Amino acid sequence: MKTALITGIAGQDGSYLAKLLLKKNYKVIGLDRRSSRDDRWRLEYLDIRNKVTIEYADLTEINSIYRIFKKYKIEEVYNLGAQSFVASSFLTPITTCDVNALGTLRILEVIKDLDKSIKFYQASSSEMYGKVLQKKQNEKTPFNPISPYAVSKLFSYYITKNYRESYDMFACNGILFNHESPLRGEEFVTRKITTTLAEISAGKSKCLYLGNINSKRDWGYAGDYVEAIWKILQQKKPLDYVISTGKTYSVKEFVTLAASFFGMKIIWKGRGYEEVGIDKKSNRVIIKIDKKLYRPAEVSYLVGDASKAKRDLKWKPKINLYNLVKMMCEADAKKYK
Ligand code: NAP
Ligand code: G4F
Repeated sequence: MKTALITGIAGQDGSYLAKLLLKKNYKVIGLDRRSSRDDRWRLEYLDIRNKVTIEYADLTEINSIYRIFKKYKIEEVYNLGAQSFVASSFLTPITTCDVNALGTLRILEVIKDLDKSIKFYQASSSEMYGKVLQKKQNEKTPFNPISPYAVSKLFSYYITKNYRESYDMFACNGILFNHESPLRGEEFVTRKITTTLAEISAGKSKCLYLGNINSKRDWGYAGDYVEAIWKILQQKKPLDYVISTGKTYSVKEFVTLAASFFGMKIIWKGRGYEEVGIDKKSNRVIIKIDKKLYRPAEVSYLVGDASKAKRDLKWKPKINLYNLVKMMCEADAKKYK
């Protein structure tokens, strides 16, 4: 039985990955920070809360990380813990960098010090491509980050590569494009859309306020992406991989599709901040733009080329956008049935 440590185990990916590793007969240790809300609803949703061992620690505190590595014979580390919301990174850039950038370095230092044979996965992000310099982004595309979050993730990307090359460590980056699920945090746009439309449909809310609806993303399903994460650490050589679907859609297209699962047909009218979405059936405006939801700098277009993962990992996504949105809408609609 292998032992794996997952940082950020209570998050979307941490929970799905824990479920996958348990299925593969791993002993799963989860690094989680204490919260007054004891918020492990995702582990409960997947029915694995009592099957993983939770250790309280914090990525900002190296001693707490050491303690876990000394207590268990860890063989694989999946570093998923992060301040992961791009919009918040403009409000708390220093904390974001402490957790997302230095947090990674702290773990790498502990591994280097205690046991260099431990395999390390870093949750890198397509957000690092920022204002994109190539139409389709792959492992060779230059990075061009435009948020504190992206800059913090870029530090982690390079320090992971640096420790691999300098100390012969098995340290890899997965450069994952956006991936969603019913377990996605409600602050992210996809889940905000599906939860609010479910509320509107149940008469509990009147309007969905959004920022830049023309922004395009390559959205996949988190359940598919954790398979790729695991596969990256099972390769013979430590390498970096882009994980994506290769298709991109606008936020507006996502809203139109999601609305259709609630029996709504959206007619878009107006432009810029004045654009609205009208539900044809009720003839009511149910989508409005809120200027405050725009970011100081906006990544307006992302689409990944995961050919390397397809070739080496034999990985490809199973769930397309239609089925992903359907799954999320059905899960959120259940609350009101
Ligand atoms: P998530 O749901 O926000 O989960 C992140 C987890 O990290 C949360 O459980 C959070 O704990 C924990 N965390 C935050 N600060 C911490 C700290 N100081 N010490 C220890 N744990 C801390 O994010 P996700 O969607 O699962 O993403 C997983 C990772 O992949 C993140 O690193 C993210 O940046 C990266 N990524 C995500 C995507 C995506 O589309 N989902 C794409 C590319 C990369 P709390 O619950 O207490 O806040
Ligand atoms: O859902 P989002 O907040 O995700 P974003 O910024 O792409 O970041 C996510 O994906 C990254 C991978 O590329 C991860 F690294 C990161 O951790 C996170 O998981 O926003 C998606 C798009 C943006 O362009 C945003 O401006 O949707 C636009 N948007 C429009 N209205 C909105 C809203 N985003 C949010 N969160 N809320 C809105 O009301």
